[in-house]
Amino acid sequence: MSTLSSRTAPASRPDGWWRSSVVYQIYPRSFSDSNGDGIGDLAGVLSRLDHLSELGVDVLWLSPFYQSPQVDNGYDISDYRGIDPLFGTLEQFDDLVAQAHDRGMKVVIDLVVNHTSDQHPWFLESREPGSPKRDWYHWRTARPGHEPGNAGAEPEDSAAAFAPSIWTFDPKSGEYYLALFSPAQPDLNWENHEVREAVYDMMRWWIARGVDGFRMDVINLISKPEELTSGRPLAPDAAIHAKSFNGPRLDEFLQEMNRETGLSDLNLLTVGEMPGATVEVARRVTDPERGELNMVFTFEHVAVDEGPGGKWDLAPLHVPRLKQNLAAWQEGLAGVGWNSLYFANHDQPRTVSRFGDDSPEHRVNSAKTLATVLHLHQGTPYIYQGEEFGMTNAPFTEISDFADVESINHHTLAVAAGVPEEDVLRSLATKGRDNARTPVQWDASEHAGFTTGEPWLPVNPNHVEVNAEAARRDPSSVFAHFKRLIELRHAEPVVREGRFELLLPEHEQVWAFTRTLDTDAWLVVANCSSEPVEVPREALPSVDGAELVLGTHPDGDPSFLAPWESRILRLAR
Ligand code: TEU
Ligand code: CA
Repeated sequence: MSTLSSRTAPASRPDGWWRSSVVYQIYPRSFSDSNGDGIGDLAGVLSRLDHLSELGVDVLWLSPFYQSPQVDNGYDISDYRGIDPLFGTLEQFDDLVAQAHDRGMKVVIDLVVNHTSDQHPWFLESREPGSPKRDWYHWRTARPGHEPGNAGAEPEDSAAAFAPSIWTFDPKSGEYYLALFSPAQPDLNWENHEVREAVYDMMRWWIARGVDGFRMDVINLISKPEELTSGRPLAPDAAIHAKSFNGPRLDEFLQEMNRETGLSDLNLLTVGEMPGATVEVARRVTDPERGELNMVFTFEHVAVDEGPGGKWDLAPLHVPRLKQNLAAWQEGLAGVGWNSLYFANHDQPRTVSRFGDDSPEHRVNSAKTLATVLHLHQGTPYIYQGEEFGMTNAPFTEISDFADVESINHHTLAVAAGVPEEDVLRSLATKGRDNARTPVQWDASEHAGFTTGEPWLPVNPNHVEVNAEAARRDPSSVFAHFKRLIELRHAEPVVREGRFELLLPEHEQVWAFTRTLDTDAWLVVANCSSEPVEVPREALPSVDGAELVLGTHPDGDPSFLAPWESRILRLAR
């Protein structure tokens, strides 16, 4: 057990340290189970720290481990200062922070304060009409002329992310409360300064425990639209959900939070998850002069494979769309703000299945090549557990295979609306969040070394080939490639600071760009397809005398790239 002094000893956090860091995301439920109940836990994380130090990441971001009814796997919090017994104890958390710090890794935790659980004491109190916490959430009467609680009596027509309506009837008071995700996740009322102070107080408490920063869940939803906050009756078409993104007081709230908790003063890492944020919003929020956040998670590049119908409307990947979007963010934030770089997280399908080719022939090279293009952009890269050795989507085919509240809600609503079930299941298999949540495949043994019991979500049967142990042993593995990419970011100023320029923006297979810092010029050239491709050399800088810094294949013909071959080249001066 750690001593109090090692727990509270501050990690060293020099100015801007997060600009040269690589972050690794842990989704505790699916990472490693220490006690055989089939659910990953903090002791499981502790037991795998060697794997993470060997990979070389600088920061661990832990998805929620707080007390929670687990309707949305912990993104529904009922006690912000308690560890859910499923995951362990506060003492184990302190120990994890201390042991990570001992290994030179920092720890960032998830801050979920757009909403609480409906079981949080604040909400239980708020349900009492006339209670001092009534105003901590958003309450509204039924639509005029409708019987409260009857179908169609919701104050307005918006659908929730995981439910048919953002309005849930509470029989206790005969009113409706706002919940943009599931009814088990009521939205806090950030207009109320007591709410904000309670949040800041909780943040200071975790900072005092030694955490190095926060990943802020849907933080650009906290400032609700004027239609709602004014208290006036809502029109049925008020579209409160759509209007809740990047609301009028967002910057003010973020600045206040920063001031009140010392985020900038303490050099904490802050990354705001911001669905619906444009590059303009991100440029404002990440401008250090403004004292808001270090960086944001954009959603634009993870929407490139959707049709007009949104997430479940599957569209093939068009490589130019993806690379042009990343390039627009590189240019848009250059010299002002800062990018976060990610393809995967606990809400997204697996990178190699989505943007690569997860067939046995191409899995390794496509995982390496996608990592190469992402990690050679400017920003802070995020690796999602299992991505470092090329984990793939889950082979789910039946609705009973899926566990996620989002997938189950979508299935119910889409089938009821007449969408053929096979289409719904194809969308879920391609895009469902459970793809990211199957247990981490540690080795080839039964249940992949994740648990000695029955895993809460089945282990992917491909764990006999695709697993961390095999990857760590193999010098040509995806894991070895990620290690090299992380080393390059640490060692090479051009990777951190170099100017970015996209080349061949319209090319459908070749993803090419340069990074330049003073006299150091690097060229990244990648074949993002399962077909060989001729390199249009006339459109690229000369590679005569260039040094191959890192490639997926041995140095070959500069005019040709094999399927999923990529090269990082240092150009001759
Ligand atoms: O996600 C917010 C978000 O907008 C998504 O990525 C969401 O999962 C997507 O809209 C689904 O299509 C965050 C968390 O990352 C997610 O796990 C939570 O479920 C959600 O907030 C609510 O807390
Ligand atoms: Ca467990």
